[in-house]
Amino acid sequence: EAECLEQLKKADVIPQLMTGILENERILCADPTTVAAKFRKMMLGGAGKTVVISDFDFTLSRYANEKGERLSTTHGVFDDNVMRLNPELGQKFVDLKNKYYPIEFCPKMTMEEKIPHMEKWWGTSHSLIVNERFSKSTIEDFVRQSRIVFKDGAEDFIQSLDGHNIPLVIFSAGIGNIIEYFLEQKLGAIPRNTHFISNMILFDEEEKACGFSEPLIHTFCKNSSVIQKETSFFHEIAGRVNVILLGDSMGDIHMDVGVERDGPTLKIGYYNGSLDDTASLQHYEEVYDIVLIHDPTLDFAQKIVDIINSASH
Ligand code: MG7
Ligand code: MG
Repeated sequence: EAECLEQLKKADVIPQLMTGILENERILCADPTTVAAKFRKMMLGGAGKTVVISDFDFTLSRYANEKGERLSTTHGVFDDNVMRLNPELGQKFVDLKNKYYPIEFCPKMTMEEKIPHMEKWWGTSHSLIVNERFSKSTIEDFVRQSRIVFKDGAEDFIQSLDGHNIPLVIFSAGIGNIIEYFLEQKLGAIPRNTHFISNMILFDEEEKACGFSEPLIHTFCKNSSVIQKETSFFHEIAGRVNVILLGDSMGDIHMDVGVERDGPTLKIGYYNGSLDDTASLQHYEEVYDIVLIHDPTLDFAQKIVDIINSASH
């Protein structure tokens, strides 16, 4: 380990990385000393000690296109597609979004105040999906025609994690099946390293939607309370003491809590909000180690993983 440390010092990778971060006005880092220490531990641990826990909507997926138009979340797949086929039902999904989205991101409300509204939003939206008995193939079609777009470099990021046997846990308050269909469509198959903690649509024997998995996962319960410890991949991530956490919402910062260990979590936050909203920006800076402002790529996370991988030999 001492020898390895010497090599790291020689290579100067971390000082270079930190300089790059501090010089970039699109990257905020409130506490560079702590962040540099986390990088050092993660490099020493290497790929074998690393797990990536990532949100999906607006984290692995893009928030807006080049014209600045908002893209779709996994739930949003129903908004556009149902609007086309059944405008009355489509309008119900859109009305829900217009009502509850501002509450989710309201800077004045506390999390406790928001939770009942989120339960209502997810609950109502899921009931609409189940009552309509959408079939699996219809939903796969919706995904094919959706406005879900990967961030630039997301495919390579997921494949490179798989290539280096770094588990990727996609922890989403969206709809897990939709992420699965999206990955299958974009990558050909779901990589072995990729696991899901999400809301899953349950299908009956005719492959029609008939329910949702429990417990319900909404924005503000993405923590150990919804993680089933008997899940098959838990043995795979045992011993992975170093966590890279990727998220875009305040609700994403505790996604690592279910993983029992004493290593560092590097929290990388994608900020999609307004630059004028200095209160929110400051809040992001407080809870995330690194804040990436309006970044449509996975370049930063890829760079960290590349450094960890190059130190693993
Ligand atoms: N989100 C949550 N729900 C809905 C919905 O019914 N429609 C749309 N369009 N979006 C929804 O990944 C979770 C994100 O998905 C959004 C029930 C929320 O904004 C949440 O942050
Ligand atoms: Mg998100």
